[in-house]
Amino acid sequence: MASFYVTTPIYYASGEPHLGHAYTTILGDVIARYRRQSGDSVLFLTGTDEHGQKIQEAAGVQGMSPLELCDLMAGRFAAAWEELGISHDRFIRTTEPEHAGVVRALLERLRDNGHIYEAEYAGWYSVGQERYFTEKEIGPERVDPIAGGPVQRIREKNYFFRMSSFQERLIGQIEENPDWIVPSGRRNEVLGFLSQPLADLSISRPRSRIHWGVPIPWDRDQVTYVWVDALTNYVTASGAIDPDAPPARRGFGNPLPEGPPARWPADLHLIGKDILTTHAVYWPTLLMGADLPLPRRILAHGWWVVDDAKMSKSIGNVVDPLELGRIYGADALRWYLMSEMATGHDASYTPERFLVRYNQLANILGNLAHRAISMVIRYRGGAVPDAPADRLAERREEALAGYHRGFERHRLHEAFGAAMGLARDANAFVEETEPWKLARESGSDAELDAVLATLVHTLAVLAAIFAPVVPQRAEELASRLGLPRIPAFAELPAVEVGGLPVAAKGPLFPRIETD
Ligand code: ME8
Repeated sequence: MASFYVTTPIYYASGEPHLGHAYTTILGDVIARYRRQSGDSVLFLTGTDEHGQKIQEAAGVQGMSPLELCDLMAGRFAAAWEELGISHDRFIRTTEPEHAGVVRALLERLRDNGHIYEAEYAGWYSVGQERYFTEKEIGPERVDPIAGGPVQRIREKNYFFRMSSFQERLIGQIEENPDWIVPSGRRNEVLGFLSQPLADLSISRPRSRIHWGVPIPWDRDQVTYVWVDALTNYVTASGAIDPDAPPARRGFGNPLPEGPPARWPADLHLIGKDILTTHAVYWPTLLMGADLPLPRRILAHGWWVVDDAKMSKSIGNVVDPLELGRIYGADALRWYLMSEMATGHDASYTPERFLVRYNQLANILGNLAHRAISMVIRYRGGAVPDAPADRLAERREEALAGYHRGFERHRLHEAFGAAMGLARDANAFVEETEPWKLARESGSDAELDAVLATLVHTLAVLAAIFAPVVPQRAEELASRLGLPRIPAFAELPAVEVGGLPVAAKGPLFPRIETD
């Protein structure tokens, strides 16, 4: 059994979950479910980012302690993921004591390796992004280049990580591994960034200014820079580092020492393009400095925009995923997000497109299920005939190949396009074969049996390939077909449908009335 470790960003515990957060988390969930159905042992991680200036200030504004705010918001994120059918194996919070231990162990390792020094720093800081930006990046307007928020001039003593000394190694890593950062546009963006000399990274803040963080182990007057703290969550959750062990046995060094089965390195970090530099430059160089293996892939997706602007709390154009989920069902929202966004590109949220996507589910997949099940009941008393189901065999193979190719290439919209294409062709097959005529003709019994068995077999395949994206409805479909469970991908070619007891209920995707 192969092992697969996939992560989402950990979201700031300062704001409510919105459609953008839901997108990355659903993307992670769909990939995790796909891998489980492929037979892999999956670790799917999400969580909340709970330290730093942003949280400290947000808590102050709301008259709460930082931890009170984090407890509240971590609960909101966890509840949102429950509602949206997210199957994460672990929800990490960076305020967990175990995590602080791993952050300290990582910092000590970097220091022991000679990669840390102390210096006075002056620069432009964006609390919104929790990052310094250069004079050139903030431009004459002096705003953060990602969200256009304010920046502040800061001069203080910090500890620095010698990030600059890893520039050549990082460029080599990207050049030798064309699929390390996908899609390729994002890879080029990072290479472009690395064509300029790389600066060192400030990894601490004076406690007098920011108290809400992990203290630097050798200097209690400084706390760890929140991005160093946050990125380390991926290693904490992997179980690869034991902060309580003596230094030589903590788990640094490549290859990892014997011990409990650790999941590091991650197979896939999912992120939005707003946090590409932190994940594709800060994180890998920190790992190099600590002698830890690099993640196997970084997938940076685009933004959901509303009227051409990135969805954000400060602009006030945030779409609430939970409201959509409550009206149309979590599965409808999941389908919309996965089928509508070409992975890597921006997509525009509109209620009209949401409806178009919903109607695909209702009119193509739902309609096919309804027709096939009703006919098995009407013509064969509800038991699927034991007959060859091979009429659409080639079409099914072709769709499955397109589906798996879509996942391999991280183009999920193509994978689900292939899935919907199969449902569409199965509907066309009903039109062509006209089972209602076969039922009236004498001598067409065997032909009708084969048509019905073919339809049910195809629906079993559809239940399996739609399951990662619409898990609830796919379960329901499998149960209406009389299947004991959703088949694993490997079982699909040989699913036995003869004799299955089908059941009719209301529409799989009820029609939505709209004005
Ligand atoms: O950046 N469209 O947290 P965050 C698509 N805590 N995705 C979007 C989006 C949009 N409009 N808006 C947000 C942080 N996202 C850090 C991460 S990780 C070690 C620390 C998604 O709460 C997207 O995945 O600002 C983006 O990268 C993430 O939310 C940022 O969430």
